[in-house]
Amino acid sequence: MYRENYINSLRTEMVDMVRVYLSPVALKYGYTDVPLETTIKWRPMVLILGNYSSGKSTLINEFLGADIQAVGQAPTDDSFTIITCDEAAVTDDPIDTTEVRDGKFLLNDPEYPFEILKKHGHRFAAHFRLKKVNSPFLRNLALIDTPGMLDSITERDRGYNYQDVIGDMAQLADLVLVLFDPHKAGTVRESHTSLRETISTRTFEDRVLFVLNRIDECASLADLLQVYGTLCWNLSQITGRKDIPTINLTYSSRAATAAQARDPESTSFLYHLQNQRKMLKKSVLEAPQRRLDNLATFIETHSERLDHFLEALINYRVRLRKRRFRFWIAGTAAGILFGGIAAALAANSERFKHVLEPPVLGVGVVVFLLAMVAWQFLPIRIMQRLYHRKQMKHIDQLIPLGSQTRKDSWQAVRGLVSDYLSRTRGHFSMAEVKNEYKSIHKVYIEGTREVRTALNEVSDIMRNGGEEKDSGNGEDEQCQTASPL
Ligand SMILES: Nc1nc2c(ncn2[C@@H]2O[C@H](COP(=O)(O)OP(=O)(O)O)[C@@H](O)[C@H]2O)c(=O)[nH]1
Ligand SMILES: [Mg+2]
Repeated sequence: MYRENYINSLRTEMVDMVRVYLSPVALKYGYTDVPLETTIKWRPMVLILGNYSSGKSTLINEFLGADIQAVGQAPTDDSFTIITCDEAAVTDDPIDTTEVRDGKFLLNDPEYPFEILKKHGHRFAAHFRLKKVNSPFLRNLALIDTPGMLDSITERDRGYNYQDVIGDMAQLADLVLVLFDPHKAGTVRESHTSLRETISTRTFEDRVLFVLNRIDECASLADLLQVYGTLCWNLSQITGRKDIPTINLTYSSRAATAAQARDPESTSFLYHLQNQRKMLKKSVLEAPQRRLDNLATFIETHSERLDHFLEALINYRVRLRKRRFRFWIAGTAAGILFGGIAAALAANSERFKHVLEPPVLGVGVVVFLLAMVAWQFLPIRIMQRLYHRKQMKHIDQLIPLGSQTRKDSWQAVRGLVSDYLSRTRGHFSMAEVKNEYKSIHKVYIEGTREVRTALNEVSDIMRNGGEEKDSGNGEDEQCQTASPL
């Protein structure tokens, strides 16, 4: 319980860090349209993807300990279902769905992080819902069941872009399970493409878990190896990598009884793979720790990008100021020269000698001042315009881009910098930008370091608490309260 509380309070602190420091700046400069914390404020989530009838809903029912989701060989369920804990669940009640909320409600409720899915339209909203279930499994996480991937012709009939929805959901999720079954071990390209586009390469391997499900349907060990080989080959074709990702080989013992009963001899290999289901369950239950990691990455990524954004604005103005200063010196020198020439001419002029007694210095000063005013109105303005044009043309030179990480995060904000400078033409409050930069830089340097230290502590607690009875398994507890968020 102690580590659960620790994890939850750490999560709250990290979300607060985003809400207080990063979001106001991000919103002000159009880095984001909704507050940054919108997608991370809710509980940890596990997204379950796969072909239809790859066993997604069966797996979920097994986790929950009750038949909550409809299962069947045909494409039974064409909805995205968020399955979360009913906080008001009565302890001794049998596990069941206690409440269902429809998509329209969910997409507009600020308690939930699904606002970003609104853009997928009414047809999607009609296929989106939330179920509250009093299962202890859901105490610290939510599951997302998805309609299976179908062939591309049927995709068009959905009325919303399935791939885009998957991409957005993957961004919300802390763990993505991609299920295959032995019959369709090769049809993953589309889902993989949208996952690749939305999950950064840095976190992809940690966040996506491939699962070969229904392995009881392989006629023998040789058959399983054949299927496994096909899947690996397909995955390496898609990922373009030679190393094979970890693939969890599993099956539902409840659904498998028929096959096993048919031929217990040839399916004896299943005996050696029984721990795989447990490992899968353990990975899912680790979603809250994964959330902490993902939050840390989230803070690092966005604070770094905002830091670069503000650094670029400051550099723009600092360089302009330097240039203006040099220009002023040149202007002053020119003014003095003109004033001096005027005074010299006045001193030598016969006419002046009579009319003004002795205004020579005055003439010099007047000419000097006139030269300075003229300088201010024309050459300096031209210089500023040229400077602006040059900076816009060489926008990548606004900040040093020594490392690849800097280059990557600069790429994410360079368009924003360019837009902002074009719009304001460099006229913004330097004091405000400097203050914002100070606080963002603090998060970027100190905040992220503190977060990583706290995460190491969590890892230590998890390691040392290995023997402690893991309440996360929660088989014998009803769900009580959700996280404080
Ligand atoms: N033999 C066997 N059948 C399974 C397994 N998992 C699911 N099924 C069956 O496959 C069918 C489709 O399962 P379902 O969970 O609805 O798949 P979904 O479309 O991915 O949600 C159902 O009839 C299940 O009983 C498994 O591991 N082994
Ligand atoms: Mg299903």
